[in-house]
Formats: sequence, C-alpha cells, structure tokens
Amino acid sequence: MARPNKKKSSRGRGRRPQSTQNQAERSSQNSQVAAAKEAPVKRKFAGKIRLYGDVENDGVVQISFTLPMPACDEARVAALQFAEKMNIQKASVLHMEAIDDDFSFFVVYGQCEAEVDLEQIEVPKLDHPQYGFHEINDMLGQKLDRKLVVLGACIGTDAHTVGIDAIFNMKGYLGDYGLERYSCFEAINLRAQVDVKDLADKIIEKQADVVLVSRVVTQRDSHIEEFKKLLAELSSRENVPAKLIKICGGPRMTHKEAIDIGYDAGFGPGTLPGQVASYIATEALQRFADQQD
Ligand code: B12
Repeated sequence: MARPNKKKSSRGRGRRPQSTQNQAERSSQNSQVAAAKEAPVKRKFAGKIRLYGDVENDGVVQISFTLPMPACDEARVAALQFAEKMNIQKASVLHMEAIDDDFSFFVVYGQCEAEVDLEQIEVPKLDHPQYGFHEINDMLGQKLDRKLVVLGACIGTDAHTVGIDAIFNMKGYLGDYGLERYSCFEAINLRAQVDVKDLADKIIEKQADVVLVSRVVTQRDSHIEEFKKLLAELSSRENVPAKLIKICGGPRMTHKEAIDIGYDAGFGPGTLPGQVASYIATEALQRFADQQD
C-alpha cells in the first residue's frame, strides 16, 4: 500500500507516557478487557433440552404477540388458535389488551414439545486473543511502522450514533477506552447517517486499513441490506485498499451473519472497544506486518 510511513515518534501523542499513568487508572481501564480475557468458557451444556417453565423439561413457555384486530372475544380465540398452530398446547391467554382500536396485544402461556439438540449447534466465534490497551499499543507500535487508519460510520439513514461512538470515543465505554485513545490507531469516526458512497470515498481517500460499520435500525433486516450495499459499493470502485479489514456491528449482528455476507468480523450487543481493538490488532499483524520496509 503506497502510504508514507509515519515516524514512530508520533506514537502516544496527546497521551501521558505510560510510566506516569496512575496504576489504579490503568488497572480500572483494563478491567473490562481483563474480564473478556479469561480463558474461553468451557461448554457447560450438552444433549437435548426443552423449554424450562416451572420444572426441568416441562416445555412450558410464555409468548407475547400482537393481532391486527380489536381486543374482543373473537381475538382471544384467534390468539389461542395461533398458539395451537405454533404447537403450543394447553394454551391460555394470560393477558389481552387493546393497543389501538384495531390492534390487540396478548400474553399466552402453554406447553411446547419442541426439543433442541445442543450437540448440533455450531456457532462461529472470533477466537483471537484479548489484549489490554497498553499491550495493543506496544505490540502494533513495535511491529508496524505507522498508525493504522480506522474509519467508522453508522450508515444509510440510521441516526443512531451511540453504538459507534461507544467503540470510538476517547473517553471510552463501560470503563474501556475507545479506539480514539489508542496511539497505534488514527481513528476517524464519521458518526451517523453516512451514505455508503461517501464512506467508500473516504476509505479510498484515506487508504484506510480498517472500516467499522454500524447499523442500529434493523427493521425488515435493513441492517443486512445496508451492510451489503457498502460491500457492493466497494467492489465497484478502484483503489480500494486490497487488505481493508471490514467489520460490522450493531444490536442484531452476530459474527456468523457478518462473515456470511462477506465481512471479516461482526460484533453484537455489549461489545467493548477493547474487544474490537484486540481483533484489529490480531488481524492487522497478519495482514500488514509483512509490508514493513
Ligand atoms: C437512543 C435511541 C435513539 C436516539 C439516538 C440518538 C443518537 N445520537 O444515537 C434517537 C431519539 C435519535 C432515536 C431515533 C430513532 N430510533 Co431509536 N433508539 C434509541 C435507543 C433507546 C438506544 C440506542 C442506544 O443508544 N443504545 C446504546 C448503544 C451503546 O448500544 P448499541 O447501539 O447496541 O451499540 C453497541 C453494540 O451494538 C455494538 N455496536 C453497534 N454498532 C457497532 C459497529 C461496530 C463496527 C462494532 C464493532 C460494534 C457496534 O457496540 C455498541 C457498544 O456495545 C434504542 C432502544 C434500546 N434500548 O436499544 C432505540 C431504537 C434503536 N430506536 C428505534 C427506532 C425505531 C428509532 C426511530 C426510527 C424512531 C422514529 N420512528 O423516529 C428513530 C431513527 C431515525 C433514524 N433516521 O435513524 C428502534 C429500532 C427498531 C429496529 N429494530 O430497527 C429501537 C430499538 C427502539 C425500539 N424498541 O423500537 N433513537
């Protein structure tokens, strides 16, 4: 990638040297990441299970839904028929409420025979190591001769900035520093309502190493469509960095869905910036460390 290397002296600009940082501040800052850094959780479950209501394997379930009809006796029967068609037996309506003249809300209780075989469940997960803030800065500082350019945006008409801000914000999120705080990243948060064409322009202009894309509005799976639009836009452009790391995230995103649609990684609810930074560090070392002069 043709980008002039920045001098190593730019590392740590605007941040107190590590040695002068208060120990308590460092340990508190790293506490969230440390929690995530514990050994991978061993599976504590196996075999077939049923829904748990009052006692194990009773299959008891409570569901709620809305019907497009007024709350009335006919609606109550319709709700029970829906439950039956969903294989919920011995169903009873616990709660019916008018939520508008022509809509009714239900809570239905019943029993379901369905079983799930846990042995058959495979969930692709990110299995990179979890590093601390200082570890990442030191590691990338030593192995790359420049800062990684990390762009972020919440795309399309989506106005929700809080999620992408949580990942980028210098001050951090839940005690975990955001990417802007890392001396190894040039982190640029374009915030919300960013058109994918504008984001693609920026990726090319900055010759970004990483793009972080957010979608919080997910109605009718619009998040998936919007994430795909960015990929389509990038594939129609020239001079897109060949090794661009593409990450998407939001409250309804999983890593599996992200890789299924062509991203490198996906992050869901409760993501901490340090988890994203650890993934970027791991992936960047694999992709870029061999490009050093
Ligand atoms: C605050 C809020 C707003 C604020 C947003 C202010 C702002 N500057 O962002 C305002 C009032 C503007 C707003 C507007 C709307 N909102 Co709103 N809003 C919320 C609310 C209450 C909280 C969202 C939030 O801030 N969460 C906190 C952050 C930290 O969590 P997060 O977004 O999930 O992000 C985390 C992870 O998902 C992940 N993550 C997210 N993105 C990314 C990206 C990457 C790359 C990575 C690695 C990780 C990552 O990391 C983050 C930190 O852990 C939610 C309901 C809720 N309780 O979630 C509704 C909600 C998101 N809004 C909703 C709706 C419908 C709207 C409106 C369409 C309402 C309307 N009819 O006008 C408009 C949207 C207009 C538009 N053009 O987008 C719906 C969305 C429904 C859906 N499934 O699509 C929700 C779920 C409310 C609801 N139950 O109906 N909203």
